[in-house]
Amino acid sequence: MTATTKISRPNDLSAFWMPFTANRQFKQTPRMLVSADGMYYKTDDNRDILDGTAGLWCCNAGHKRPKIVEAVKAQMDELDYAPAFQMGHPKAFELASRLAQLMPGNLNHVFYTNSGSESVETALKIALAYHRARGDGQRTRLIGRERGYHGVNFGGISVGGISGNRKTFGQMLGGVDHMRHTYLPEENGVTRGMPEHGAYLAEDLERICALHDPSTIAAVIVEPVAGSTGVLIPPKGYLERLREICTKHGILLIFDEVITGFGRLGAPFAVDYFGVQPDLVTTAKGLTNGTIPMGAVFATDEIHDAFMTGAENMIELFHGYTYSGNPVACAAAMATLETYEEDGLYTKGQELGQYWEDAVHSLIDLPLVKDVRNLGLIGAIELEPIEGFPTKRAFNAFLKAFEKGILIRTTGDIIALSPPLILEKSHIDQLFGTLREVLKEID
Ligand code: PXG
Ligand code: PLP
Repeated sequence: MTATTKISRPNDLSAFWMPFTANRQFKQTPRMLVSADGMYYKTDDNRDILDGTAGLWCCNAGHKRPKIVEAVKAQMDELDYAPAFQMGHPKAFELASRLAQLMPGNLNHVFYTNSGSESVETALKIALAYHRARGDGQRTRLIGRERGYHGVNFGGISVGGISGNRKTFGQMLGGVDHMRHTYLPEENGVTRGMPEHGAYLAEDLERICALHDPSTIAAVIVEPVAGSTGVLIPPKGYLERLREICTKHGILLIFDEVITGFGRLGAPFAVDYFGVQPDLVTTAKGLTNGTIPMGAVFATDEIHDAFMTGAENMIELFHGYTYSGNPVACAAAMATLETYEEDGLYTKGQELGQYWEDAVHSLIDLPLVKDVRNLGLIGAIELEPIEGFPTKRAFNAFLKAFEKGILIRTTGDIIALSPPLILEKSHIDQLFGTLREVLKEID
């Protein structure tokens, strides 16, 4: 077999243990994507599939973008790998400077990882080590939120709040507590944009502080918009109130922007969109347009500088990955940032936001649709579950949609949509036109 041999129909699917997949079901009727360009995937039976989910919320500039493809090829030719510890290469520094410039406020320092999960672990560890570096080492508690998704590693599932991701994996981290999630269907059902009610849910943090004493709490981590759990938009005033409470008690606020980062809301980051300044920000996905695995954690000057004390020959933070700042990933990220800027993708959510919102809300008349919600270029369509068979209806919709040429994502009985930001009105029409047919045809 030559290096370029194309295998579009493998004859044995058993060795690959697929992630977050019903392996046995999939392998009976596989769904194979073999190429992609712009807004579309192509399947092994040569069908075009409109990408309604930017891959897994990550290909914000669409697929096979020339600048990114070229940058990766050129980087492989020039410097394929450089040791990450006690050595550097120019692109890692250049990229960090560009990222720091893009991120508002004083989040001026960037720590590289390879995924959102690793970004979360990194941010939680930095939070704990920061307090300790300042002589405040009794701050060890970490606070998350119900229905939060912070990746799949032990720190992330500990602060996360999706029971399926937690229940089979033992005790996890100690000293973790959770606020309530922010979905209030009775008060806020069928909301366009940010819901009116629910800022009071941030007071859960005050209650947790009262219970444990704030002096024991290191950090609070939230997704500004909860994505994976089915698109939960923060109520007006909620994030501001979390910020106030954290500041009052000396607790670090971590925004997990793995999904909201890089233009998803119509601004570079949720930090810009909501105008709330956290102390640490986790990113991944859109950083390289999904092409090469990479994540980045942003830390404020204050946090970074707290580590830069003591003997200069000492390592300040005992943390890092073999592939932190991998040169090929850095090249992909720089080309990605340039593509976003050239195509005006950071503000695409503003330009198309109203059209998108109207399209999402156009489905509410369908009998199977229980709730719809949207923000930026994110949409959710929550279905009435089939009694006794939760998740089945949405999964049926996913299968039917794929058959009809659109890729959607489902979680529970919720359809989540997050298309590449390069989309045009015609793609929105195709996506929602097809989805309407799907929701009329399934049981
Ligand atoms: N934090 C957040 C907020 C995420 O959304 C992660 C951390 C973990 O990132 P990695 O790169 O380790 O997967 C995520 C990832 C979905 C879906 O369809 C969402 C994610 C991943 C895969 C599928 O909802 N989010
Ligand atoms: N396990 C072993 C045995 C290792 O040597 C290393 C890294 O050197 C790791 C795990 C961590 O790998 P990574 O740095 O890719 O996260």
